Amino acid sequence: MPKLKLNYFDFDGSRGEVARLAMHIGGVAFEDNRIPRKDWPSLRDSAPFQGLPTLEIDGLVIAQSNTINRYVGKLAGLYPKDDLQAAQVDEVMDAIEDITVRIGTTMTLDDEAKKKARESLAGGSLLRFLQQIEARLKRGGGEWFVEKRLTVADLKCYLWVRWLKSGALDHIPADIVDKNAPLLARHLERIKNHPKIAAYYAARGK
Ligand SMILES: N[C@@H](CCC(=O)N[C@@H](CS)C(=O)NCC(=O)O)C(=O)O
Repeated sequence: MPKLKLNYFDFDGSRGEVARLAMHIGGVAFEDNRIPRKDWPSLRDSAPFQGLPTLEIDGLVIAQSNTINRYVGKLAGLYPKDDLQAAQVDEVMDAIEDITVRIGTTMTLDDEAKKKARESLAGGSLLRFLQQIEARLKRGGGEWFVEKRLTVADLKCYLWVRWLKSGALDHIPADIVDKNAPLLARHLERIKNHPKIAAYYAARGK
């Protein structure tokens, strides 16, 4: 097994958390390097694409969260071997990345512009992404995206839905998932109650 070091912010969510959960579930040993926000400005230019997470694999630095998710997913047994199943996992992860970027562009807007942009997302592309991702869960049987088992797509979706439902996004109704994608709301509970995930957050005091 290679020596792994995951570099991400000291925060239990978003892009770097998928790999943490996957490695924890799969029993893959890694160094969890949690970077305090205050240190980021001085470290930003040392990251290949000026963003986190990065994964050091025997010293080789790999960036891009979904690339990292696939790599650790394979080590953890949470990524399909079959190409068609793998493509469906990739599609879900890339779609979530896409809509996350769209939501991310609203973060720095002033409140009036943020309200307008987020209301437009909530009635437009966010709604569509929720419906399309729910349709993919349904296609997989309603509980898991593929292979009737947990993969990194489920972990990425869980963290995204948790964020949407948290109420942290002003002007995006916290019940948008419950109202428009009830299978995804149930999927969140399924992943949250996975014994290893529940134990992981309990140990972290979350
Ligand atoms: N496409 C990249 C985006 C990386 C990214 O923007 N990460 C955020 C944290 S989730 C970040 O580093 N933000 C700080 C910054 O951009 O300065 C990926 O998927 O890893």
